[in-house]
Amino acid sequence: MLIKSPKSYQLKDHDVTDETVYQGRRTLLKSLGFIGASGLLAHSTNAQAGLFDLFKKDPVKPFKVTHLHYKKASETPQILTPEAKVTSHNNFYEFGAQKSQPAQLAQQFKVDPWQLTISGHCNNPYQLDYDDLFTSFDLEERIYRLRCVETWSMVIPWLGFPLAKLLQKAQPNSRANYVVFETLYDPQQMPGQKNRRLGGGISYPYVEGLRIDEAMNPLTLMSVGLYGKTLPPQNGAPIRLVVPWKYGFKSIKSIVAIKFVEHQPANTWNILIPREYGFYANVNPQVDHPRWSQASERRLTTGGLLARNRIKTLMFNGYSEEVAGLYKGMNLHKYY
Ligand SMILES: Nc1nc2c(c(=O)[nH]1)N[C@H]1C(S)=C(S)[C@@H](COP(=O)(O)O)O[C@H]1N2
Ligand SMILES: [Mo]
Repeated sequence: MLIKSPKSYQLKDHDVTDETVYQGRRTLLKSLGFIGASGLLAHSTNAQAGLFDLFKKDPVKPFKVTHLHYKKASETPQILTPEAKVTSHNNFYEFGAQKSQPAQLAQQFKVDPWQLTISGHCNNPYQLDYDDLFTSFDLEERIYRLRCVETWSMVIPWLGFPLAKLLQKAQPNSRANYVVFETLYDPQQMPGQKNRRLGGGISYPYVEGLRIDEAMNPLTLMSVGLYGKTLPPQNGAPIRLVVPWKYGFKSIKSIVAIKFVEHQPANTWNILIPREYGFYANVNPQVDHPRWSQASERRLTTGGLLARNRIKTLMFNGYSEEVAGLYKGMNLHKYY
């Protein structure tokens, strides 16, 4: 496979790139003809990965960046969260319940070979192996905001493809009202699954669900990379979901199974603390978490967790135009 630079996400703070530099580098590489032929490498922020490395790597199956999706929020500047923060401040309870633990405890996580099964109420169930994850669907880059329940948020350049593409290939039938996702269960590799305290008391495997129309929405992304490289293990390698208008916990990581089901499925955080976490989990500044306000958030940028980075949270995380219609007539206080 392309991109075998497992250490490239272990960046120092001085390696970080903000949006301006990032876009500039894209333009440069595009003019040199690199984006398209080896899009994933094209804007590595690792100082070590220069043009020489681009030639060295032999892209057998080129990654295709089909278009750049850039959604501007009306009130918030789109400064990208530095790669070093995206890959060191994580929630991935299989590798520990503290934000710093996944980056440390997931380093040996083996993601190849991998098998993702698509099944349930559909006419064409199928499986994808590791390489298929990168080659079966056109990859594109999308800059999405992701807001965690704990009120921090990031802006991340993801690489992936619409979940709808993967689902349509399976030909779901009329009983497919919901989609269930399941993370790998492998206590040998995931210490949080072996040690209940480390794993935050969750009953594994981690599961999530979406209504079929949410799953089919063009914004809903299956991500296989970020910042122009394959996903680091702590961010959900080799493939994870990104649902940008919902709280972070819906964006399930390291997925091995996707299933079409008839009835609303259970999801991990709702099972654990139903009073605090619902099925829908739409970002909504008007509906507070029982223990804190959801009206504002801390955007993680180069400056870190500084008070001046506190900004107002937008309805549906700023994606109302695309998704508000999905919830027309629903009481969002009840369906939190
Ligand atoms: N399997 C699994 N997926 C998961 C989690 C987890 O603990 N296990 N945490 C969720 C939560 S709470 C958040 S905020 C996001 C964090 O994604 P990031 O670390 O890539 O920013 O992953 C989500 N996906
Ligand atoms: Mo979260």
